[in-house]
Amino acid sequence: MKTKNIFFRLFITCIGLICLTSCEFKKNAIPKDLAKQQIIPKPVSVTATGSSFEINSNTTIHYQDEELQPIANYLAEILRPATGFKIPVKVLSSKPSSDHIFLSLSDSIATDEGYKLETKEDGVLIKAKKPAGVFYGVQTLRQLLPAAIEKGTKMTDTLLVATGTVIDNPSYGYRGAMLDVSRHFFGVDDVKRVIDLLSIYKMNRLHLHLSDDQGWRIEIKSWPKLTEIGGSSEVGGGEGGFYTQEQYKDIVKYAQDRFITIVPEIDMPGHTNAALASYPELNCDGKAPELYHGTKVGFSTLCIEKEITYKFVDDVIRELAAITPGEYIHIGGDESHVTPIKDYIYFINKAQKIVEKHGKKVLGWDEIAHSELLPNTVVQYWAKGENALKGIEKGAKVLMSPSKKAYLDMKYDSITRIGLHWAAYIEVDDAYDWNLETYEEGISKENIIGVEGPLWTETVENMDDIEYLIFPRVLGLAEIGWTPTNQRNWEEYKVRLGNHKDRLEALDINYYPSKLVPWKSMANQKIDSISK
Ligand code: NGO
Repeated sequence: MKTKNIFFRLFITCIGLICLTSCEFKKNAIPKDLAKQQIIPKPVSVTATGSSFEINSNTTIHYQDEELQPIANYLAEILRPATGFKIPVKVLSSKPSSDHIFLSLSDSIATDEGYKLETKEDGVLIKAKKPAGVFYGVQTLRQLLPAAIEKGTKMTDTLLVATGTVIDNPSYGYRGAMLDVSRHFFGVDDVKRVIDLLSIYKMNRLHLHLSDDQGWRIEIKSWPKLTEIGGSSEVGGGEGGFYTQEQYKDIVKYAQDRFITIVPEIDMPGHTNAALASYPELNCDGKAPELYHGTKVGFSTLCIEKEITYKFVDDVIRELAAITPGEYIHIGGDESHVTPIKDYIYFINKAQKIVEKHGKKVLGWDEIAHSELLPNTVVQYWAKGENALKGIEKGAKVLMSPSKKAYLDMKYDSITRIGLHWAAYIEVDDAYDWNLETYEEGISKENIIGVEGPLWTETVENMDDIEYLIFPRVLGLAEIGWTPTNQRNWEEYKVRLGNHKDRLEALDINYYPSKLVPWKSMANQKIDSISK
């Protein structure tokens, strides 16, 4: 009888303990404080109201305007596999009563990419002036949910969203990355993955470096040998590749659906060996050079004095402009070391007019500031502040990609396996801890359209390499472009970034685990609280 009693007491104590720990678990899992959420880029304003909304089997996504249906579907496709719920998507003109996620357009939001996300116990409301803002509100909501939703498999946790209001808009209109698909070629699926990952952090431009000495990567129907010959190799002598116009259009559409504009670049008049190797007539001596597999730069140039050069540029830009809905075409213009400066200026002046004729604005590396700039031309600062300043004097705006801070191909430190280091070693703090509007004396906020992190791929061969160099530095660049400078500081950011460990891993990103970041797994946190 006595032993029975002891067993009974032990049993009750065990049940009690289990209850206590699971309550503790639940309590820890509830995101009650919106202000403590770890959103990147950091929103402009967050007001917490201390409760939560649960996404459950009744939750429906409503959208109030046809234009928002694709965004509603995009969100449903994230939530369905994670919850196992149906998450229906329905059009509805006014706010539903409960269990809703409601997406709507409203003129009460002032800016084109801004949004308001309001969560109460009965639902979430995302409001914006334009669909882009609603999409960014959805990305914020995504980061308010547990990282495990990114795995695409059913999770066991309840999905709770902390209540309160986020009011947000970006500081700069151009927030981008560049992928060099010329030095090494990357197929459509790789580019789509880059687009997916950039869009999570509210980036809105992907610049594709489509031609260089080592490879021509876009089909031009009137000059078919560009891809037949010029597309057939890459650094190291691999087989290269290229996008057909149909594939390029598919990339453009995929990006558009994620509010990312593709900025295509044809690098000219230097960095043109692949084109020169494809067509002898583009060379001043009429002889095609060999394909090039090395990494040295600055040895090639189009033949400035030949008329056919401008027919070539015109055909290429015409075909590219016809399949590019974005406003910019990038004409390169960097490191034309074997083009005499007079010829260089003559060529860039002509190339700008050709781009303008085909209805687009010009972007070019900072050297183009030596030429006469058209009123809407933008100078991309990568090497020389004096060039960017010259551009500003000539009335141009600047896109900021200073190689010492923004180049994503620079090694993190001396032992990084891939990457270059001619400009600097760029650790995660270096990539974050600088400001666009104070980086170069004389270049202030009104001169700048935004920021771009270029990933050059001399040493980058596959998606793992891409991810290792881009992540986590690109999150910092996204925040530099989005969050007001006076709301950013490295000490606070590094903790927030560290809390993205689970999310980066759930997204299966091969990121660089910098020692400067206090990486923290939320999953371990819960286990800690249970064992206490
Ligand atoms: C430079 C050069 C590229 C290289 C890159 C490597 C620019 C604008 N031109 O940047 O050809 O690939 O550095 O970091």
